[in-house]
Amino acid sequence: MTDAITQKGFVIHPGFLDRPAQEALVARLREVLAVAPLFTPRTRRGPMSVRMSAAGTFGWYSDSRGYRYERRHPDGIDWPPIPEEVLAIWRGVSGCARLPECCLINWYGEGARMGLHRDEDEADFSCPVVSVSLGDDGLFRMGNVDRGGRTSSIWLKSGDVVVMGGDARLAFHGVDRIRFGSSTLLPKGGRINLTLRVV
Ligand code: AKG
Repeated sequence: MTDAITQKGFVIHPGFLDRPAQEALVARLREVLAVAPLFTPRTRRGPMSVRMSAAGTFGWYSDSRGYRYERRHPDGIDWPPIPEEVLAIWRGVSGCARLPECCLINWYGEGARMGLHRDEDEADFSCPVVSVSLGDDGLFRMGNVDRGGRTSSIWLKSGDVVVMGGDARLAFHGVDRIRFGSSTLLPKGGRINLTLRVV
């Protein structure tokens, strides 16, 4: 692990997880996804390119009715608990006494991206959002609390952790693209991002 970098209030911990920790986490996530399979959320503009699932009390869900947190997976089952390995990351970087209630699991295949958005569907903004990158590199764009203005970008690598707290808690951010096949962590390529939030 190298020293944290702060850009526009986003705190980036490069290499927070070493390779064995990344492999252990992927194994745990495979167990979660066996129970709560990835699905394709839809917005009013059509299907998202990122596939999703979740662990915790709530999962984030989007369909033609809009965005919301849901207590159940679209298949009707409860979301599995957040793995202890994931909670350990939260405890290590968040500085927040509360535990996350939602661990969103984003799966980026070749060509997937996530447009600039703010995480603003939560009732409590006092804790940061913590994001964990696994697998292929992703070009992460960091913006401002209001849409527009200058943005800054960084390639997130497998094992990197980003903390969006303080001024960055409600800042726009997104993933412009991934470098498909750039990491050997996931045998078939792709990127997993975990986003931890107090809801
Ligand atoms: C989100 O889930 O809200 C994200 O912004 C994910 C960011 C990422 O994939 O690094």
